[in-house]
Amino acid sequence: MQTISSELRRRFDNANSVLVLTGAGVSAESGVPTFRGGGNTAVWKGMPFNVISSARMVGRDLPAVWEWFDYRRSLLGTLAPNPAHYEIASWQDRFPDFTLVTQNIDGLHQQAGSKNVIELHGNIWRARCINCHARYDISNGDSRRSECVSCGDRLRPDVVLFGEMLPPGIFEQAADSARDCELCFVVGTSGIVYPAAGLPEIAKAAGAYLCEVNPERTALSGLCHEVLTGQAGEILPMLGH
Ligand code: BV8
Repeated sequence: MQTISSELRRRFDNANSVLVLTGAGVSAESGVPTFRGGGNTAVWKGMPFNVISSARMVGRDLPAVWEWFDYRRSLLGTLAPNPAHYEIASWQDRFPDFTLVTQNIDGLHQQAGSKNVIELHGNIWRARCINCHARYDISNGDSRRSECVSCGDRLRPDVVLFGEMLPPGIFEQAADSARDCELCFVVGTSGIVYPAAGLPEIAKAAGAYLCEVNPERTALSGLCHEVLTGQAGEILPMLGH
């Protein structure tokens, strides 16, 4: 069973500013399929996910992109946060300066009570107009609208697709918090997708103590001062209690 080092325990119990970066792995125990893991890459109708989830695909076949995200919304609609989400949510009241940055679009952190979540890659429960960028909440399960009320143009998922820039200012906001944190947790991410995977490097360069939580080695393990090998839903509660 993984143990928490006295070094990490001391830093955790005395930290003021903490940043947590999460990926698909933090939602795995809720039943959300990860993109990689076990050596496989998620595939949809024969297309690797970073093809169907790409800017080019929106231009080429928007209905196919919607089908992919409609399928994921239907799956997510049946799932709930797990102990990892709830533990992380409790940290916002524990540390004077706490920042949660996620690559996940599933909204499970917010469902667990996390506030001010920095969503680097958008949110699956929102749509936005391709033309005027008006945003729409599509979490009420009814049939999703397809046209924009104000300009009539088509809607697309309000997520960041491969080859697309992150929403203006979002990465800078996360990078600022990474530069100020004393303790940075990297939870459930393979650390392959940029610029998200660059955040722990920014934190470390600014003197933060890096701790990874993941059942497998990742592209970021070598960068971390401490690696806790296991499931986030089992390991994170060990820290808080
Ligand atoms: C951009 C939304 C400017 C959509 C997503 C630098 C170098 C190389 C390439 C690039 C680079 N800079 C930019 C690029 C291109 C690209 C990129 O990074 N490509 C990768 C594939 C190499 N980046 C972009 O396109 C970004 N935009 O850079 O714009 C630009 C523009 C044009 C050209 C150049 C630059 C936009 C990236 C965002 C794309 N959208 N999501 C959707 O969801 O469909 S990315 C999506 O994939 C997720 O959001 C996440 O970011 C990523 C998946 O990674 P993870 O979340 O880490 O999940 P994964 O399955 O990989 O790993 C899960 C981990 O959990 C595993 O380690 C596993 O062991 C662990 N785990 C499993 N169970 C548990 C667990 N851990 C803990 N507990 C458990 N129980």
